[in-house]
Amino acid sequence: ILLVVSGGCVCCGFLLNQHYNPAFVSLQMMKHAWDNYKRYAWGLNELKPISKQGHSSNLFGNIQGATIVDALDTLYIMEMKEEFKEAKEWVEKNLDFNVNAEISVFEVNIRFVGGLLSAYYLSGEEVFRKKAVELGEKLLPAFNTPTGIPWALLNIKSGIGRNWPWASGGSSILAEFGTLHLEFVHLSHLSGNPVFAEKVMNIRKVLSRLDKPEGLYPNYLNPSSGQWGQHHVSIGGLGDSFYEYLLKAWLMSDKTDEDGKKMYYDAVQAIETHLIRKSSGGLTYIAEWKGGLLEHKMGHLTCFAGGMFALGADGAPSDKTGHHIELGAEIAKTCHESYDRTRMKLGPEAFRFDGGVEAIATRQNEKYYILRPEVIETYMYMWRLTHDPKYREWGWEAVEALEKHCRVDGGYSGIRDVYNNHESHDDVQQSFFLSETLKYLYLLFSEDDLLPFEHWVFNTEAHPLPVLHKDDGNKEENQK
Ligand code: DMJ
Repeated sequence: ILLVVSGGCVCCGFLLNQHYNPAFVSLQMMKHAWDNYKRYAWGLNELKPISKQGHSSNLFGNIQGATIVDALDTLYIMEMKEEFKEAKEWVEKNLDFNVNAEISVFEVNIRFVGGLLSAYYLSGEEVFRKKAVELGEKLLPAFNTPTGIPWALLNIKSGIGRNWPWASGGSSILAEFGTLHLEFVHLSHLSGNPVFAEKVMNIRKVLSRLDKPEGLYPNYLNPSSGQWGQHHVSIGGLGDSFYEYLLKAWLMSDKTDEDGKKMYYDAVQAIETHLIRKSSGGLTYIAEWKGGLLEHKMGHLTCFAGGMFALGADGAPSDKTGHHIELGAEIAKTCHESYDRTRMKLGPEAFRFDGGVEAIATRQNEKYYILRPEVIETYMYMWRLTHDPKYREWGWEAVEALEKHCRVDGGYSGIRDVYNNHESHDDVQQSFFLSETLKYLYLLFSEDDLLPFEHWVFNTEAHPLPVLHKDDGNKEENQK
């Protein structure tokens, strides 16, 4: 497809041509992000694009190479063959899990296990399957709790786990233990070892037995007592991908996982009743719920829900299909407004609907943008499911803003205040910029038969996993 440049100054050369192919532009962005990572931070977790050196995050302990593993499938999909080859060689020679490291089980699962699984399914290269299973085995001690609800943090050498010290009443976090399902089902499928799937099915069982306040799932659950912590509910941070994985577990099971399906549609019903509101200006938003009281704030993270509602429309009762698509469209519009109402046309971390504002961040510590994908993710789902051209136009607006404000010589950086006239860069190129933001942009501007939804489900870090059909069997059976 070709778009015509809307005018205005855009800093990078290929945007200056009068006609351009947006998928090609996304690929060039990936090349800039990757080349700079390779040049300044190769083998380290992430890149600091201003100071041009490596960035390490304590989420991965001293496991290294987060950007490489997170980017593998994007490189493959964009047909960046040389880069994929060098990434694969790095994985073969250097990706090492025999380290004394305390890691976030959730982050390592979605980025490393998810990245390796997708790389395996796309390329068929055995090394990725082996590494994914090896890492999955390292994560298993996290489930050694009285309920089997895993710890948030795990030392992968000693096998000792614990929870975040800030979490209510020593609880595990819903979005963390609820976002293992897709990867662990695939680990069992590929290893022939049922233990992975058993662990995540047990999480389901524990959750379905519990009483839910107003049908909602609080963000905190104590892994020892099996009781909820504070009754805080969010479809953004701390809750988000739990809901996403209920729907996607059903889709990934070729629509046979009826429990996942029921839990998803019941949860959406409760979310609609208790959390979704319309502003006086007509913007639909998803508030946060604290023990029955609403905080009229929506996180950037929550914007993924537009895509989720639209993706789930198909399985909703037939009289509700259109309604779920409409809900997705309304959330997409609100999130687009949150971008459009800033000076840089990039969305803040959180925006509010109170004190006379709508879709605007009012607190200084909520005005940053860290290259997050959720809004573009929702545009991609909405485009595929409706083909309304406005989603591609909105995606292009995001490309222009990223190029203008986030692109620097040494890669792409987050921004400290999107309402400011001048960029103050945070100096981090997040690994999810390569795995998610750029991949979703590329898919938004590509044909629908690239990773079609009938065959692929994206994990929460945008790593595609194939739908498992009943007659697929597991790896072991296939080898017999
Ligand atoms: C990613 O790691 C995943 O999308 C996760 O579900 C939420 N946060 C980041 C991106 O914003």
